[in-house]
Formats: sequence, structure tokens, C-alpha cells
Amino acid sequence: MNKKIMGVGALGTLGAIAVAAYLFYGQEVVATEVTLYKNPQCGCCESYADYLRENGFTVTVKPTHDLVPMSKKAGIPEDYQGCHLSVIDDYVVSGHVPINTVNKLLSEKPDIKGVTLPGMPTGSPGMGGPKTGSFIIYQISDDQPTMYSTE
Ligand SMILES: [Cu+2]
Repeated sequence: MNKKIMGVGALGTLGAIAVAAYLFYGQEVVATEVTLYKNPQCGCCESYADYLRENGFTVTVKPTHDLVPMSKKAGIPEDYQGCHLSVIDDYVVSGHVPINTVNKLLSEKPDIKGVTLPGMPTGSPGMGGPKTGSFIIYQISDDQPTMYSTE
């Protein structure tokens, strides 16, 4: 009886170590803290914040009326801006960018400012409606935006 309890205890300790290691290395690879700037009245931006939360991120939403100049300052030309601006691990993620691309950015850590999905295409995360075509996500740097990924 005692041996059995000790056995279970040892397994439990090993399990706890494995979980702790996973959490530690997991956080080293992918950041989980997000600050999301949005216009106060934007509903689809809130839905995108929830989408990030569902995917394990901790999101702080900050309403602002200066989204366009803020996005511009972040290096995103007006034509390429999404409807909100997220800051994750020193990168900007503008608009309704799907999680696969966010995770690609955070794990590959390219030497760019961030990525953007211009506008608010229907069927993208946080937006309702059917998806009518591929989403082109652009990378932001000092040069003109170029394609980063398609979803
Ligand atoms: Cu939107």
C-alpha cells in the first residue's frame, strides 16, 4: 500500500516536471502577451481579440482614436492597414491575421517590423461571413510591403 502511494507520488512529480519544462520552453518560443489597439466602436476587433485568447494569448484591448497614425508610425502604409493593431513580442500584427501566420512570425522571428492583413476581409478570424478567396498577408519593413504568407 505504502509502496503504491510512493509510486504514484513519484509519477506525479515526474509529470509536474514535464509540465513545467513544457511551459517554460513553450513560452520561450512563442510570446503570449498581446496589446491590441482598436477604435472604441469596433466590434470585429473585439472578436479578433477573443480569437487570440482562444489560441492561448493574453490580450489587453486598448481603445484609441489614433489608429491610422499609430499604424503608419509602426511602418504600415495606409493602403495596407488592417482595422486594428496588435503588438506581440515587439512585432506589429495589423488586422485579422490568421493564427498560423502569427505563430510563424513568432517562431521564425524574421528581421521585419511585423505583418498585416489589409482591411477586413470576410471569412477572416473575427470577421463573419464566407471566405471568398485567399488572404494575402504582407510583411512590414522599411521597404514597400511584400507578401509574407497566404492563408
Ligand atoms: Cu475588423
